[in-house]
Amino acid sequence: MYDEIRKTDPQLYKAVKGEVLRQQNNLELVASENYASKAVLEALGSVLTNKYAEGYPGRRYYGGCEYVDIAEKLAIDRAKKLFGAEHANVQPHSGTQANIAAYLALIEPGDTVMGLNLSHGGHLSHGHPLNFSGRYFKIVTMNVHKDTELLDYDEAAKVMEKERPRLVMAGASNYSRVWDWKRLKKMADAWKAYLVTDIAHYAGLIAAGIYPSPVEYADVVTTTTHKTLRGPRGGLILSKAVYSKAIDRTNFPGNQGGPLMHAIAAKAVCFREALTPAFTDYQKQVLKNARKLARELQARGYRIVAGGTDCHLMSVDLRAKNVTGKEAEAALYKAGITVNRNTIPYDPQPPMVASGVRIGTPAVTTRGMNDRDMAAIADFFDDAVKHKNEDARLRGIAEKVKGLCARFPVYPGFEK
Ligand code: DSN
Repeated sequence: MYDEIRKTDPQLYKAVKGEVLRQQNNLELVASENYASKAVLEALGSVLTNKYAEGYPGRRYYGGCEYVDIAEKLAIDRAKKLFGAEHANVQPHSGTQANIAAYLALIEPGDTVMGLNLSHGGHLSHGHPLNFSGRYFKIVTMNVHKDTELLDYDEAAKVMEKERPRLVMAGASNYSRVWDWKRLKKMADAWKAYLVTDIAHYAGLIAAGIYPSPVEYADVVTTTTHKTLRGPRGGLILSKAVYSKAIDRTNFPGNQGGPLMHAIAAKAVCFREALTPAFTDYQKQVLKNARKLARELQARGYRIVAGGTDCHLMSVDLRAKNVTGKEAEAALYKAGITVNRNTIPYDPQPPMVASGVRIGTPAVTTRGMNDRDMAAIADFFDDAVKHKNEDARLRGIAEKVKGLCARFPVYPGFEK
């Protein structure tokens, strides 16, 4: 695999090959990562990368777009069908680009936006001082309740009454429970605010019908396509028909230039895959695995934020083990397990240290692991955290992890 790169660019080949082996030999528990299918990778590596196609199907600023038009129309039609949406824009390069387009389609710089507190599970593009969101809009936050760690809708309603945001940005990067989209829509309507929902994390589960969909309620829905949806790295915007023109305009020419046609083709592949019964079965297993892993970790003395999970991810509070998120992330990686440190709600530690790690099951489930394997993963996790400073022990765990991973090949043949 990757023969041309090997011949022409040995330095880069080393990196690509290393990453192939890392993906095969490590347990990928980063909740936002997954393994795209070979068909998705093929589309990403296709000649569509050569084509400029500024504009939209049938309305391009370049000649020769008849084939990329087919790809983009397929992606649009499939996305609409998959989520039951009135309009889809498949061009955003990323989730953040999708969010920029959504904001600019609905409100003006200087307006107030309410988003989930970043340290309670929100996302940079939902309102951070260093991000465009915090620089161009006044941000007010929703928070989770200190005791339940569930979104505090009553407090959010009070914030809305006081601050009158013009847009509510719902959705999260690290919130394991169900969002009450209907309630948020009612709250937004009460103050004539727009409701945008960023479902980047939940998209695959929503497509499979095992997590509530906001499409009926939200004015605009944004997502990435590479997390639970298991497609290429990229973004997607869904909206009510009434916003279709505004969304298309703010994405291009408002926010982006030439679309990445190879990525759009790969999104078409991903949406087709997500429309199959096999994808629904996959998402059911993702959820089953996440719940099993949460229970297994709880049985080993770890606290799971909000008491468990309704989706693919969870936040593990490490304070009872006297370990920080930073320390755990490093030890786990030495043991062949990839996670990211994350603040827990009302975390006494700064984000670079954090008291927790966020973990998720999309990637391990794609490679075929099921609930029975979650107990083994919890054992490896616990062993690594308990012996975080013992490199020989961590290397021993990594060998066992590699053995488990060998039973579940990710891309057979790629390592050759
Ligand atoms: N960075 C992504 C995540 O890990 O959840 C969100 O964009």
